[in-house]
Amino acid sequence: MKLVYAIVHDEDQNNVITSLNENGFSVTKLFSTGGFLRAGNTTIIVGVADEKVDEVIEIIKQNSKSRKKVMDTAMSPGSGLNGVMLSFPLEVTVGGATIFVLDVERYEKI
Ligand code: 2BA
Repeated sequence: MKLVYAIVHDEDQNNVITSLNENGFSVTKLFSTGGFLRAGNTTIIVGVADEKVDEVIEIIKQNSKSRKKVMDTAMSPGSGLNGVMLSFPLEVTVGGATIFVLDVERYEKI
């Protein structure tokens, strides 16, 4: 058995979860925050048989879009020119999805 951790954009989470459920996969949704942009995203956890992992990843892939985000990067006052605050936009591409697949040592439903 595997545990699939997928970090998806908040705007995609509804379609990803609906599609996983429609295809018979149970899902847990966690509200998470990206450490770089400090913006909300969604972490989806799916416990699944080894042979179903590719199907889960394909569903996530089909429902996750990549997006450009512009982050306003400000230099701290001390590091600016003569104490002047400098700010510049930094464009990053977020997603489709970041996926981790972990081995499950033991699974029990009580
Ligand atoms: P964030 O950490 O907010 O990162 C958002 C996007 O910013 C990333 O998109 C990437 O394009 C860019 N980025 C992240 N760290 C960067 C850095 N040090 N320098 C320059 N650009 C950087 P994605 O790679 O698609 O990641 C989307 C979200 O997935 C991340 O949000 C984070 O929450 C999660 N994630 C990505 N890689 C991860 C990893 N190796 N471990 C844990 N979480 C991860």
